[in-house]
Amino acid sequence: SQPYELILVRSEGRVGLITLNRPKQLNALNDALMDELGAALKAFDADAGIGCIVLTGSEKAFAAGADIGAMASYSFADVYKGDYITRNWETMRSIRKPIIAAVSGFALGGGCELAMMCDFIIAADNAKFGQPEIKLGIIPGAGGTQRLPRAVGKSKAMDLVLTGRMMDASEAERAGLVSRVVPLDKLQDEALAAALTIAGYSQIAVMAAKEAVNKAFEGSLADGMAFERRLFHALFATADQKEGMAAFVEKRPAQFRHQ
Ligand code: CO8
Repeated sequence: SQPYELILVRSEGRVGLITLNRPKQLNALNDALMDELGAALKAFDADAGIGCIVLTGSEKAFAAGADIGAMASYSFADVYKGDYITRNWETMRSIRKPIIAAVSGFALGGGCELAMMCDFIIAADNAKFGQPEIKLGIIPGAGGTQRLPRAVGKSKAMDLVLTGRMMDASEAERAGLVSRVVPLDKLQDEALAAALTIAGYSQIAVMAAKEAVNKAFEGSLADGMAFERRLFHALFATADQKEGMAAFVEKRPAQFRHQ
């Protein structure tokens, strides 16, 4: 039996799969859903049998944003104190294993931000991305004004954030927001295959790679380069590095033991 009501959780091999499951509300993100998502992510992160996580929604919507009905009556004091909306969005940042967003349909507002908080986005050809908060008299609140410019550049980010228009999958791919676009009926298979590939590598190297790439977004180039160099050197202390390089030299598949 599932411990969750608003998400579905299962695993396949070393991959943990989380499906947002409020279909009637187009997966609008309320506090209860974000609590469940955080708990499921933490559980997979702590599970030695899991090497990579896939986060997905329905065909029609990855997530159409924060739950507008729930937010409508909040005051400044409610949201500033952090009892609502903001309290459970930071969990995602603490997850050290890679998270792939498999996006079909709408990824709007908080839904687009949630996808951008993942490590990369694979989009179905029906995906639509946008930050329509401006239409509601607010601005993005979970990193949209920060991650979107880093992903697509200032001009397109300003266009999207200020007009509230949506961008389709091919525009998102051209702009660099998504890593690949695949036919809708191939999305789940493609995301799972990518996740299984990642989960087959050394868990230590994978976590170090994620940490180092994230540094590129969070600090200066010089700090990022120094950080990358330290981690790069440190990986020579792992058994998986010895195995990975020996396997290449010996022309055989590597058997990583994640140590
Ligand atoms: N919140 C609540 N309910 C929603 C939301 C939402 N964001 N989006 C859709 N729904 C509901 C609709 O109300 C509707 O419910 P019902 O059937 O009971 O009337 C159902 O889902 C289906 O929606 P539609 O009938 O509207 O479906 P359409 O196919 O006609 O349209 C759209 C789909 C274009 C996606 C449309 O639903 C829409 O524009 N939705 C709102 C999108 C939006 O504005 N998102 C941004 C919300 S604000 C936000 O995300 C701020 C994030 C801040 C995060 C802060 C964290 C720290």
